Amino acid sequence: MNGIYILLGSNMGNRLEYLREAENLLIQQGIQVIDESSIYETAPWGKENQDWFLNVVLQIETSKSPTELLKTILEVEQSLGRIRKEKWGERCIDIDILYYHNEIMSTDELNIPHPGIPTRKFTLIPLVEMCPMEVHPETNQTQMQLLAECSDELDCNLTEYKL
Ligand code: PH2
Ligand code: MG
Ligand code: MG
Repeated sequence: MNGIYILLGSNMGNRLEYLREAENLLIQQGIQVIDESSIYETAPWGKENQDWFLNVVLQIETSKSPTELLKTILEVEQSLGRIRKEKWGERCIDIDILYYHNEIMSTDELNIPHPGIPTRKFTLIPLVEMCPMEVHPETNQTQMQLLAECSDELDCNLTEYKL
């Protein structure tokens, strides 16, 4: 995997504005956005009785380490008023590090690559749009192969929204 990829998601309030604000705040923190996927409207994964999400993947560049990047992300989430309630529950903004080049790490606070990638179409579909042939550093599969083998059947619909 070449590049740093993050996933933004929102399923509360003005979802599109939350995604836009999150991107702006990340840029203000010195993170460069190199590429962005389309915005998808996606059925809630993991806990079904909640509103649909908007999801988008950004390719970014930064001199921050994974841990420093996580710290910045948590600050951005907090400044947008995220309150953590339950696992997989509704959230106004969630920002997850998907890939950090070929880095593999597993600590209490951070797992890279994100362990949910192979099982979530709302993550794989935008990744396939951006970097279909990039290889997952643990499974050695391309994003396309991961999507082809993914058994998630929840809807992930392309939208016309723009960040
Ligand atoms: N995030 C989750 C749990 N479920 N479902 C969708 N569709 N999109 C998400 O971003 C999402 C989710 C946990 O962070
Ligand atoms: Mg998440
Ligand atoms: Mg998260």
